Amino acid sequence: MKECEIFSSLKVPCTSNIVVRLDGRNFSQLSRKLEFEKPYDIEFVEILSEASYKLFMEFNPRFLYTFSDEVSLLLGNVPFGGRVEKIDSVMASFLSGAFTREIMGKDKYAEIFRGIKPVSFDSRLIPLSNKGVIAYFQERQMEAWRNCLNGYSYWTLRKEHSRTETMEILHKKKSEQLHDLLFSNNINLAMMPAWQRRGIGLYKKKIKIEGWNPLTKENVKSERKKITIDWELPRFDKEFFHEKSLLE
Ligand SMILES: Nc1nc2c(ncn2[C@@H]2O[C@H](COP(=O)(O)OP(=O)(O)O)[C@@H](O)[C@H]2O)c(=O)[nH]1
Ligand SMILES: [Mg+2]
Repeated sequence: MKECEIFSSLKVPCTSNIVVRLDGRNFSQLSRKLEFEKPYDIEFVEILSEASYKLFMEFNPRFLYTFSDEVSLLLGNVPFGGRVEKIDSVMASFLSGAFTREIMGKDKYAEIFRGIKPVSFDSRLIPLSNKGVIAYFQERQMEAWRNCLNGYSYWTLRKEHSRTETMEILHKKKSEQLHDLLFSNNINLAMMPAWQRRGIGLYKKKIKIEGWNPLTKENVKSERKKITIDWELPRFDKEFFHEKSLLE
């Protein structure tokens, strides 16, 4: 029957950068059931970033970017010989497992979480050129920003309107009008934390360490790479990717 496993040999192109994007399945429902704060729940965000950190440790990507319920990884060494089915399925299940472990560690969520359907993430692979990588992350970051504007606008309007009415109003309004609406409700998005507007990034940063060498009896300096969770991302541009050596 091996010959029926027709997708198992499908591989990513070896000449491209590979991005994996994972997205939580039915997380709107999950956020309702677990009563996450709206539009942003810092505990949920911490849970997903901790799970993303575990994914980073396991697969050592060049860069990981997360906002809302999605996680994108720019792979360095492509695992599993580039086999598409293997990368997609293992990454998605690893993240689901890590997320579940994190959330079950919080008393506040554990009991409700035990009583609902298990969480899952979908996964897709995107082969990109170097230019394409920058454009990809800029596009996801724009989505994070749109999400921020729509999220705050939605929950502001919902104070006075039904769900359907709110959707209709949102649909008709331009982004400038939404900013005005928020402003008249004393919400200035520019004052909101960077992670809400721009998402969260994980990458390795060089750190200098000093230590005492008891053999030579002198202080020694060395460099080590440490995974950093960046909650204060700038707007993505070419410089960001070069400065942090995120591209080949
Ligand atoms: N309340 C709340 N919900 C969130 C937060 N982050 C993500 N979500 C939910 O997750 C959803 C993610 O969007 P999408 O993937 O399109 O929806 P899905 O198909 O239901 O997973 C959002 O629509 C929100 O409902 C958060 O911080 N707080
Ligand atoms: Mg989702």
